[in-house]
Amino acid sequence: MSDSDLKPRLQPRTKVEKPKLYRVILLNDDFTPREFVVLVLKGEFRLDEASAEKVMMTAHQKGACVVSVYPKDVAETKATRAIDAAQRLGYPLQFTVEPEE
Ligand code: NFA
Repeated sequence: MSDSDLKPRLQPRTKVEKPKLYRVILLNDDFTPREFVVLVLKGEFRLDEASAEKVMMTAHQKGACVVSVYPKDVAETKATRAIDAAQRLGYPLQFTVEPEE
């Protein structure tokens, strides 16, 4: 028998929700240079060289690839910053953000 069965709870249990996570997804296009995609994945999403290459090539071959998951505001900020960096160089690179599950 556990303690909680004997000891009455005086305060209501504090409800702690774990933050929902959102996937950032890299979308393929025909124009953004591969090296630039890898640079963005390393710089904005902090992927190492091998992971960045792998994510870039998966998107290149399959059309899209999950980069990583983050709380909503972080996912949206990173996706926006990455899209803006590409746009400044005239590249059509796109990321989308979607809830996990
Ligand atoms: N398909 C692009 C090219 O061949 C590279 C790319 C990969 C772009 C992944 C966007 C996402 N230059």
